[in-house]
Amino acid sequence: MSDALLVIDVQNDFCPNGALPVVEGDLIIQPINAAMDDFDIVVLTQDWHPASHKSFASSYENKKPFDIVEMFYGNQVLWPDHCIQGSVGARFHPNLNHEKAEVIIRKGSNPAVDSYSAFFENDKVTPTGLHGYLKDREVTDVTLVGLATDFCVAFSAIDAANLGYSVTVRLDMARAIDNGGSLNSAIDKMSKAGVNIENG
Ligand code: VGL
Ligand code: ZN
Repeated sequence: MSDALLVIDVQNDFCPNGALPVVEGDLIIQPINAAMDDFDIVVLTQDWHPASHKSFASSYENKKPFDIVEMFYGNQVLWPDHCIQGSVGARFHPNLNHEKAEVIIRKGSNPAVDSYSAFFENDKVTPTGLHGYLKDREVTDVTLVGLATDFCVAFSAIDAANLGYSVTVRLDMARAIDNGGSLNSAIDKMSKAGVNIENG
């Protein structure tokens, strides 16, 4: 039995001055670094898109960021171009301690499918491999922190709960995009899935 800290997408593009900035996204970094010592395993995830990704508004003729389109797997919010593979924006924030991470999961590389969750792409069936890794390492409990609370953190937490992990989200070490009520809706869905929501 062990526990893992899943640090979701603490990348330059999600921090102030990034391409898809999350308000106060950088304020969570020091507490996350400090929390790493409390867990057996630290996992980092990294949003990692090809330049022409179908979640980018720029991939369509008449769309703008935050419009919604229908993809084969359901509704998809369109985003500004962000976390392009190899770009500075896709790098972890320079203050994030990445040395304690045993594994880094990259997601969103398929140009046709977005991937908010650290476990499955948005088609809900294509695995990232994280579940296999955590199972092999006998992880039973996961705590999620990072960016953004209402997208990648929430999708990861709900998948983790459905996969049978005991799941905690630390809101004090996460920040939200909160577009059109998305934060409240995500907290509601996480609670219904059995995720423990904590504030510190
Ligand atoms: C994320 C939107 C698009 C996230 C990633 O990390 O929450 N949000 N790509
Ligand atoms: Zn993305």
